[in-house]
Amino acid sequence: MNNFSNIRLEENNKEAIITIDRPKFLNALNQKTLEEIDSVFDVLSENNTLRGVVITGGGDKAFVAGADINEFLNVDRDNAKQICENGHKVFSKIENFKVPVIAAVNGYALGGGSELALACHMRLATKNAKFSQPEVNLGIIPGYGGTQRLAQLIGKGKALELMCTAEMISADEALNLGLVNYVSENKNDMLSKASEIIKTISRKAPKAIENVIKSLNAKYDESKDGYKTEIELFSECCATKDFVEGTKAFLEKRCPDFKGE
Ligand code: CO8
Repeated sequence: MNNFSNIRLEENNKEAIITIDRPKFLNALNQKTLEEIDSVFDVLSENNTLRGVVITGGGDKAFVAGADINEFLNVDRDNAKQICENGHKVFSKIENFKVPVIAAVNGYALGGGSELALACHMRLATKNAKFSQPEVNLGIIPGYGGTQRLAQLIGKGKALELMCTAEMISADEALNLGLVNYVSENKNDMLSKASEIIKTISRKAPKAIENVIKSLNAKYDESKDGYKTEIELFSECCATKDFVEGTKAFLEKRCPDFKGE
């Protein structure tokens, strides 16, 4: 039994749903919630049958309305660095997780909430979702990786516009910008869409999925050569039993039975 107070974890064999659950604060990320998100990914990394993770917000008003502004009163130049580094560590753990992590955005995804969604591998939204990087309204900049990941996803010009104007955009605008993959009518439809994506992924070879994530992330890691990383990870896949099974299944005109070996 996991002892979380600000998040909820539901696991069913192949899929896990993490709900950020502080609706009174529109699910704002205080330090305790960040710690719990960090721990829940450690818990999930032990689950070898897991094929996808969904992160969503409790209640119907917000995914996450940003970092918890109540804690800003205690932030100064000295501790800000450590707070940002900690946020970067947690979000990078999500970005590098072994199975796809899907942000299911219901309502507000603002500031650190938008940055949490950006750290996930895919983003789904409900029609009422709203995205913004409003940090400049508070005299700060995005501090949990947003300046980097927003530009990676939607390009430099539009990312700068959104971060400098703090404009709030709708789910449909986010879809047009490539910030979200799909927009659903309501939360149930969005969660069904997430499950459908995870079901599709769960029929593929787990090592291949893990290595697609690693190889793609290498593109954005200056310490790595993405092309070389791809060659290494491709070769690693070729050493798996699942590669033999996938090839045989194709030639025998049947569905592959991947075992994750
Ligand atoms: N932190 C703490 N409490 C919040 C937050 C937040 N980010 N957002 C909303 N709340 C609280 C409100 O204070 C309010 O509490 P109460 O009922 O006690 O008054 C409750 O949630 C409901 O909010 P509202 O009454 O304001 O609801 P509205 O529907 O009128 O407005 C909004 C909803 C538009 C979402 C509005 O609440 C809002 O603008 N919130 C702040 C959004 C924001 O600026 N977020 C970005 C924060 S900065 C950030 O995330 C930087 C990340 C990097 C951090 C690095 C750390 C050093």
